[in-house]
Amino acid sequence: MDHEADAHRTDLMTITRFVLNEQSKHPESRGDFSILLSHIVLGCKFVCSAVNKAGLAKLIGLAGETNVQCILVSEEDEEAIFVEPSKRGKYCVVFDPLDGSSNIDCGVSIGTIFGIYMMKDSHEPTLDDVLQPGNNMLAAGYCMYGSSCTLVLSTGSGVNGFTLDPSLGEFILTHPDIKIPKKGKIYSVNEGNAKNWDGPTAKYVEKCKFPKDGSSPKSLRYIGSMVADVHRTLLYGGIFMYPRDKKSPNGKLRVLYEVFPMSFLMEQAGGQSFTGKQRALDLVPKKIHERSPIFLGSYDDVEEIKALFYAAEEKKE
Ligand code: AFP
Repeated sequence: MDHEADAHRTDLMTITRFVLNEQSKHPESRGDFSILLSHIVLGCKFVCSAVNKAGLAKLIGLAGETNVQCILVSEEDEEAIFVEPSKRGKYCVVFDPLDGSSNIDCGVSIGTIFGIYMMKDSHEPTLDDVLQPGNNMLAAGYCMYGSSCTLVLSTGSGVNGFTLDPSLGEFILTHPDIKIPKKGKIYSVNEGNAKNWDGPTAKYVEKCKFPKDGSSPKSLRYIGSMVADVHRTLLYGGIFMYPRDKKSPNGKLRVLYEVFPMSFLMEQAGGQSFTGKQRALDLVPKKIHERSPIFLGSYDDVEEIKALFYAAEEKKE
């Protein structure tokens, strides 16, 4: 990014312009959705500038001030936050304000993950308005705080990546229409849990390391920060997995604000996302902090592990 030249350019596609362009495709829209997105973007800028300090609190505070949403579910709060009636709108926001936080002190990339639902209908909001299948999600994204601050967003018509230009204080479109490669050369999983894995997962990782079809072994890349691992997977291809194991029979990652947003983005980019039993977005969570195993990434790579799980299922029958 040539900051000098950019400073004089006026045709830059900022995320604000991008969202307003998207809004113009919906003449019926009142702009509430764009307001909500702009507040989430502002929140991410706060966190980006204050990741090690007050950023977290601001994100939650900000989210409560916009009169466009009614329920917030945050990884940081045990209970859902119901916005007071006078400030209530029609959207539900699920988010992990600082994913990968155990990596902060060693400077590894961390991120904010978010997903947006519409209330089921205009009644007194209840948890049912957020315990919706991932298919009902209207938009999802993440903001990665690393060597650069990158926000990846989908509002249901493709995936676009924006990089924060600190000199402008604006997110600029740098990765238009992201499409994940159909097949990748990387697998990403915490192999420290290998001894507790189920059969299909162990078999798949074995295939990645020792392919019998003459193809080259895949490389292992695992950061331990989902936003960073998924961002690499989206751009380079391959597969990211957090399988179930004997210690965590439902895996570790949370359905509403980790599995669903990342699965929504992956499918919008041409990849897929699987739980070991079903398409991840078909899940209907029963609790706001519910966990699920997850295998997401390049279409062909996820197809391979689906085949192993289905074969294991058939053997059981
Ligand atoms: P933290 O937010 O506690 O750092 O957890 C990060 C995370 O939720 C996700 O970002 C990683 O993919 C996953 O957990 C890493 O888990 P393991 O440390 O068990 O591999």
